[in-house]
Amino acid sequence: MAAQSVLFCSQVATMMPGSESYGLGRDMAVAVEGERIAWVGPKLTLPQQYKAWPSTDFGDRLMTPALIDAHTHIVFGGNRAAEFEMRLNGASYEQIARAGGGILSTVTATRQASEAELLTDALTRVDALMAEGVACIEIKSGYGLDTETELKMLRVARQIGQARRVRVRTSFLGAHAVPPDYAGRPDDYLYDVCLPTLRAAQAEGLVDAVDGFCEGIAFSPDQITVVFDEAKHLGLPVKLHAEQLSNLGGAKLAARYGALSADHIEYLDADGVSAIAEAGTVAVLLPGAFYTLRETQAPPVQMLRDSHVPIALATDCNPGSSPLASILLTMNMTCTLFRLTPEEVLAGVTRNAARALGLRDTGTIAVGQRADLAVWDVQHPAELPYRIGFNPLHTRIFGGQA
Ligand code: DI6
Ligand code: FE
Repeated sequence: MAAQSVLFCSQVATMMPGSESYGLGRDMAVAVEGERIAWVGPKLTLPQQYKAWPSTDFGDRLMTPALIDAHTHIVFGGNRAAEFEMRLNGASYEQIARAGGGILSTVTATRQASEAELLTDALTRVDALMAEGVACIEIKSGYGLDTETELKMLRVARQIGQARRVRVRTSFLGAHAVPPDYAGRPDDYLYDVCLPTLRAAQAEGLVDAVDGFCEGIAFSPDQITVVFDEAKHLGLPVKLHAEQLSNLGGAKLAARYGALSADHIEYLDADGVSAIAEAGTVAVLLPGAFYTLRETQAPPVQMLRDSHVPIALATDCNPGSSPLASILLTMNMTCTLFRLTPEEVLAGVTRNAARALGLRDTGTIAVGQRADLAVWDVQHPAELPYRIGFNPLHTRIFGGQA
């Protein structure tokens, strides 16, 4: 497509809030100039100035904003198929973690892998997401737990944004687990390794946000506070893995720091919901981990709705609790497992996912937004989460380019 072009499409789900359901328009035109959307509206009302621009007619298809995966651990070494097998033979996720497996086995593999190996491996998963219309991916560190490897992971995350036409947002997750070399000394790990590494990563321009894992098998709210204070000091936004396996009040803590998002939140209670509602924190649901861990407690979806908390969803793509590299399956699971509506899940991988990343220029189809778009071989948006194992993507447009 040229630097200026007009895209015609019979159904366009703009996902603009407060409009018709899905912000749906029929027989629409979207004018794109450079990387941005210059005009959007019914084809019949296309202003004269755009009529001379080269055009592409996508015919009887559906256009949506390109999809956003707002929570991944997509850079990691090795895999955990053996642990999957152990769980099927009776061990629990927590037992495996406490026995030095789980996250720590991925730490060992990630420390051993070269940058090039990590990149090659991650790109196979990134390609799978892009093939389903994803144009923006959040990527966390957290499998290094030493300075060298945390920086290596974040550099690889940045390289992904160079190697592929995809936008990458990084989160520093040094507070993901206590490494074996600091077993029983979590505070020493935080002060000796985690905080200095965060400062080094920030100095190298590798960090867009700071995350933590607030859980019995990871870090307490007090320990997360130490990390969040440093983030605040560096001017970085925070987000948190909260209330995934138990309720430690992590979401409330995140809300106190004006967190972009509180993620997982199966065990979030009414107090936590009010706290994130007040803070404008996005609830990020991760059905891949819920499914893989055979969790039975679903996140408090109705309370979130009642409190008008924006809800996003993401793959949580990681080698342990969510070996999932499909945003479409994530959407389907969120409908079936958590009873979100198709409109809520589409908002959850577009508009609300953008918000969970602190991005204002993507996630809707509107004038001035980035022209990150997906054109699908379906007629209605509910068809996207409805089918399982079916990818109807026709064209992905990234920054105005097909
Ligand atoms: N919660 C999760 O679901 C992932 N990390 C986290 O904090 C699990 C990561 C793993 O098992 O490797
Ligand atoms: Fe996660």
